[in-house]
Amino acid sequence: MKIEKKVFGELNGEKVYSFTLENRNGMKVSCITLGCIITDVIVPDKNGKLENVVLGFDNVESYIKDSPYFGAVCGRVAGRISNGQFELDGQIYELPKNDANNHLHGGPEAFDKKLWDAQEINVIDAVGVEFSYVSKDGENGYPGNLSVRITYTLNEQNELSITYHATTDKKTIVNLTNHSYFNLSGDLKDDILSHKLQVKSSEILELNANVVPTGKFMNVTNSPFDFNTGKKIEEAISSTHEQIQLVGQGVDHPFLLDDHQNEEIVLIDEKSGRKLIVETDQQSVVIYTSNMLEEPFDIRGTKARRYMGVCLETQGLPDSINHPKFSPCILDTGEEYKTSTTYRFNVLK
Ligand code: G6D
Repeated sequence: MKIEKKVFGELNGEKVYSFTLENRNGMKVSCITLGCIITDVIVPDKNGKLENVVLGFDNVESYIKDSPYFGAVCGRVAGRISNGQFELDGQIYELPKNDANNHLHGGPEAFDKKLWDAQEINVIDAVGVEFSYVSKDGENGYPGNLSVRITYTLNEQNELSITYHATTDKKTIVNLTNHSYFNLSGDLKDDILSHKLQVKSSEILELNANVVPTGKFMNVTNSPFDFNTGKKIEEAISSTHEQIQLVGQGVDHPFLLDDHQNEEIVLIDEKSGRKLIVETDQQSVVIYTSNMLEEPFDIRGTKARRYMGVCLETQGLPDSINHPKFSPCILDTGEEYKTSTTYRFNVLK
């Protein structure tokens, strides 16, 4: 196992460092201290060819100017908080509205745009990085000084594990995720429409025109959101279902997971033979098929276009603080926010 630290670039006069984790199979995971961004995940295809399977950039400027959260940690609260406000113990908190009338992914200059401290991890069967950051009381409108630690580790079984940990000195809300865009074709040779997706989920959250939950749980049976037996992403996206059309002819929905630590999310690209298995202790996964990725920039030489990547953002239910029926994302003093997700890369037999 190897770990290599380099200077990736600079932000406001401060160095941004990259860490590249490598195992004996040749798998590499690179991440940077800006936003704990995962810039590269290099894995073999069925012929052993090593290629990148995540969307990303090779410089800080592109991440600041262009990135729709490529590889980044989102927080304090991932997803949208409707109307940019919530109530906690009778107090109303107003958050910056950085997505129409909503607050998205922690607001502007949120965790994805912060410089995190980093410590290398080197244990017997894994290497990794522990990122840490203290979000000050009132940052982006949230109460409490929130101390966050996020650890990425790579082992010899081609598993990238992410553990999220937070504590607070005042009751607050927190819901963290990683916003990597996966494309198993390798080096963006193709889009993700022919990728096969399987998700053990019988319900999604219905969204409204502002892409926030209505509060209704929608059974997926006989709908394009039924991925329980596995199907190509294009099969769902081509549907005329109003929820598919509502989010820009794609998927952008929270899926409630019916199973955990048991191959509950599987993504396959038959052409390359690559297979990604995601296992988590989180209640849900927001699946986003990059329907909005119609940006005037290149991604490592490939023009950005919709359906170039699929996000598997394991997390608590979005906007839960504004929906009493949802499990809350409240963290009180003396409590510990702790969750983990593993991304295991294989090739088809
Ligand atoms: C769009 O609605 C989607 C979000 O889910 C996604 O996280 C963002 O683009 C990058 O706003």
